[in-house]
Amino acid sequence: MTNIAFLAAVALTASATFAGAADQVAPVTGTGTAKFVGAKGEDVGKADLSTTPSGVLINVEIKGLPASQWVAFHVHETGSCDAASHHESAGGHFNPDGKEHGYQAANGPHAGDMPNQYVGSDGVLRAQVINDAVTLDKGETGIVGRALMVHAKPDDYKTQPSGAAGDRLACGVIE
Ligand SMILES: [Cu+2]
Repeated sequence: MTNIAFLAAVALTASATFAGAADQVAPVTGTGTAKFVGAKGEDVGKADLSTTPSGVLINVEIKGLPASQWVAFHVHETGSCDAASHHESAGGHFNPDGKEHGYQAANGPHAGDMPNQYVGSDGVLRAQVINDAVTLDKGETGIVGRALMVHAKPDDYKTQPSGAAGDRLACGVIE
């Protein structure tokens, strides 16, 4: 085989492989962002959200949190982050199915429940979380226009209605 014929064969194989791979990738659409407001109303970070075939992927980075500890991370039902109200403006957990709170609850969890996340020694929470109970839209399971919340304490996954997670330290409206 000459070099040119060999290269042509490689190119043909490569394009066939590419076309095959493209056919197998499910359509992935929908992205979102959330800018987080701290306990005093200050900017503390953001999340980038994207739709995947496995759920909504949430890539988050928030500073100024209590260092070296686990904290609760939820979707709350109302897209309002008012530091003056200690972010109570965001309401309770997003719970479109009327379930109990927590992974340990017999009739749980809320769609907005997510695993606790760990804050680094620098007070920054960096995490990537998949939530397969919600969608990135305004439908029945949609979280656009709702709020992401980080609490002062970890979620115990069983106390009703919010896992004894303590104060609301950072809140971000999903847009
Ligand atoms: Cu919460």
